[in-house]
Amino acid sequence: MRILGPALAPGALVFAAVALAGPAMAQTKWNLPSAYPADNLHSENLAQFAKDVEAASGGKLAITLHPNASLFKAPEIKRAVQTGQAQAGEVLISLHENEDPIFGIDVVPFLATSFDASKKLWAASRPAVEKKLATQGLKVLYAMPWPPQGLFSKTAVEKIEDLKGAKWRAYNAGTSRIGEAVGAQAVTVQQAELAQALATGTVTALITSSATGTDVKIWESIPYFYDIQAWLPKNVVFVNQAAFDALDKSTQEAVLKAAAAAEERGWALSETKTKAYMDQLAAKGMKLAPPSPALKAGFEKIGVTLTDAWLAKAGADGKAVIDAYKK
Ligand code: PCA
Repeated sequence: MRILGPALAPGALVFAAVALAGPAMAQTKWNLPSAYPADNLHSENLAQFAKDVEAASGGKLAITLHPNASLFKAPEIKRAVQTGQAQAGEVLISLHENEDPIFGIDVVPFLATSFDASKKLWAASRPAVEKKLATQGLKVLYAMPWPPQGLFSKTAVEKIEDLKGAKWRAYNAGTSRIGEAVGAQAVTVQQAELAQALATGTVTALITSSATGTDVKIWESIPYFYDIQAWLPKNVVFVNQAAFDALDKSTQEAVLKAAAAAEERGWALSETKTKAYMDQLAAKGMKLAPPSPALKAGFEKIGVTLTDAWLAKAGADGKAVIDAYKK
């Protein structure tokens, strides 16, 4: 009568132990909104980051990506993470230059125009960017650059004056100011709405990267690209500090390790992909050219004015970062 009892007991215990292990190893889930399409270079790097975190944390932390501004529009992501509506996010940091000039240091025209220079600028500015974001309850995970910024135009541009009256697409305060400086009509359009704006003709000229040009199939409406290499803006991935603090120590370490790897990988990815994007623009029949000496001189002149304006706003703190960068 009692034979089955003891025979079943060990199995039952194992079952109970497994059932307990489930809730004990509860999985934390983070939502991570971003603003660029799933096959964009930043999104590709983010996807690898999320995978690495899940693997390194032994499945304890799962990050769900929400690319293409599907959860929050580009300018809303930062606030969403600050307020805990999302645990982490990716933003074009210069979108928030109005909160602190340090967020716009990477879009000061012609300050850092190559990947190497931009990396140096990030190293010099990172402590100040981290400090400011920390006051907002955000912890920086990593930063990744966009390819160098060039000029796309519906019509040929030989000199700055040729941009007068153009319908100028801006993506942040800096690109708006450039639009105004060249005498164009500036309108801010985030990338998620850019393809539409190009198709309907509300945009005829813009400064952005070959990557964004490719993302929005810019060749369908814009034939000219001038490789002015004016600056390399960055996306920064951050996490709500309280969400980070709620992780156990080993999971925190897994996140930081994956973030460091994502930063390394991201800079290399952007650099290698730049050539592929340029080749793609050419293959689609676009006319790619370096800027004429007159156009280059014109943009450099505007660059000097904007650099002075940035320095005036950023004060001693900003100057200290620029000095550190130039050392
Ligand atoms: N692409 C983004 C920002 C910088 C870039 O290269 C955009 O055009 O919105």
